[in-house]
Amino acid sequence: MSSTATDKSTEENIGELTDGFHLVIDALKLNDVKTIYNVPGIPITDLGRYMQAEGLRVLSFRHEQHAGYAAAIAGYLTKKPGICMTVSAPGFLNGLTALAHATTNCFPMILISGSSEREIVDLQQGDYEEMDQLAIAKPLCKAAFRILHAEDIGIGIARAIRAAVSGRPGGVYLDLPAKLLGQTMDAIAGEKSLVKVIDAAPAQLPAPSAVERALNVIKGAKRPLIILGKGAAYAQADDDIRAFVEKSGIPYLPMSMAKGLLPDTHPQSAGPARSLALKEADVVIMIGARLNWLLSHGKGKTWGDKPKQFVQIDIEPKEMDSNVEIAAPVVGDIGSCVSAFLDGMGNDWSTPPSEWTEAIYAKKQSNIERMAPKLQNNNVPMDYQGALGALRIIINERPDAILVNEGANTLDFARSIIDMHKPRKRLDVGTWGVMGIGMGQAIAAAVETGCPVLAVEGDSAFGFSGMEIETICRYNLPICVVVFNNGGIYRGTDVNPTGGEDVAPTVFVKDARYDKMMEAFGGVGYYVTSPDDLKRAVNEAMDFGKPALINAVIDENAGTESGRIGNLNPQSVVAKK
Ligand code: ADP
Ligand code: TZD
Ligand code: MG
Repeated sequence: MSSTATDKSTEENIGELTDGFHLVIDALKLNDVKTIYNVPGIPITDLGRYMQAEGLRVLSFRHEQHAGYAAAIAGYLTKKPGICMTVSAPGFLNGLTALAHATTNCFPMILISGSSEREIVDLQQGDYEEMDQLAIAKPLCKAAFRILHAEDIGIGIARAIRAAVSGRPGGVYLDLPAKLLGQTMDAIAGEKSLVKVIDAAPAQLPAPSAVERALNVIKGAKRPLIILGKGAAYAQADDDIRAFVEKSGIPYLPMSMAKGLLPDTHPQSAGPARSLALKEADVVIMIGARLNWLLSHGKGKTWGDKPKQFVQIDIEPKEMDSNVEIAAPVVGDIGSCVSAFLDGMGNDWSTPPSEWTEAIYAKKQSNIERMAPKLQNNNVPMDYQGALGALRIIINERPDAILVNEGANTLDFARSIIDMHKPRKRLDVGTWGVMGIGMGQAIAAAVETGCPVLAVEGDSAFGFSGMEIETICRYNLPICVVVFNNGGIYRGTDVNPTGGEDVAPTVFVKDARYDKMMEAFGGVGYYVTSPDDLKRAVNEAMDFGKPALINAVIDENAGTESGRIGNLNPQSVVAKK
């Protein structure tokens, strides 16, 4: 098929030539790709150089996993596939973790990896970085493609883009063998071979009967509850979702990354009364959230023993009945489904019984009042409440800032303490609870939105991507990293029961100075021990708008095992030493 493109004998007869490198770039540009998150090396070093020369923004990371996490969250923030580019075998595998993460979280992303000679790989003759990357990627992503001929680059990239963003978004692998990049073809034929993807993620309208069924179930509810997930935040149907929540009068719970879709201070937010709301609700309306482990699979103690009916809006039909029976499945894109709900509700929709909404409100108020004094403490060393009470005020005053958050206690406390005020401002560990997303997400958030970023990181969590602060400094991004330094994973106090020389497996170097890492690359470092000083330092850093890292000393006794999910640890029958 590619004989005309590579056949030297015809080269004199054709006009100007193009090659695989430039066809890839032209295809990406034609489809409005602007940014590439990458780590250079054979065979894609020149591809990165040419991309930059052709006006794409090429951001190089220190490790592909973080370039990948950046691409994944860029996809979430923009509804366009984030692009990560890596070298073959080891670079590809480093990027693959992020591709699997993107797929698990329903974020559109494309991992483009260079690969070695097909003929040698398939005969397993030991090529440079030999690996059958396509086969390895396949089970970990939504779709995987390889392009072998220059004239297929246009269609290959179009397929990758459409596969990533249409239906349930996810990760797509695109394999580009080294040989492809050097292939030549006639420039005019090359240009004609490119494909601009039209309507990459077409609207998927729900069936009117499904909408009617759902509204009937909701109408019959005495104690309805809406759960908003990160799919709802991704959908960018913010106004309609808010209109639906407000018109329905139903209390809502935001999942972690859906916080801020409606402001956490909204009167209908049931966030601070989560347990009561889940236990007592009789009809639960899921919008872009799955009934996975984060919602105790829709059953068990969390949900109480009262009978419940579920209404679920999701673009993925297979999601329905994944864990419990769904009384009213509504399959379609969230924008179309919510707008159909609004139409179907008419003008005389009656809000839920006031006993229900008042019970939630009362519980919420009492929980908020109970927490308030704890958040104002100025203890040294800091506990999580004092430190996060300070950061809560910062985000209240800077609602446009994007909050990146990972760790165990650092994550769980921050999620409940820091109110979010705008959609897609909270980025975190997602469905897997993965550590290491921090710096990649912070970088992409700053690059894609231009907004300032506050990354609140456990000291362990930060360690997974800490070297990327050089990347942050290199591109001079407005990112303020706060490391909650409690000297370990969950706590810094565990001891080796044998009394041996090695410290316990969860413990790090005492009194580590993460702030000095930032200074090493030209950023600003702070060392703080009290909530007041923390607040002052973050405000100064964010006013300055340049790379900064604040080492915040947290009481090493303050945390609990695994934060709030200690119950997921298996228990040994043999007593602990
Ligand atoms: P959370 O972790 O916040 O509970 P999940 O990642 O479990 O959220 O669920 C997100 C859900 O949203 C997925 O089931 C996905 O299919 C769905 N989704 C993503 N985008 C859309 C969209 N545009 N329309 C409808 N559903 C969507
Ligand atoms: N590796 C990866 C990739 N993801 C994980 N979730 C873990 C390991 C296990 N893990 C957690 O679930 S939280 C955590 C680890 C290592 C770190 C918690 O320590 P921290 O936060 O310092 O980040 P706190 O504030 O000390 O609890
Ligand atoms: Mg820690």
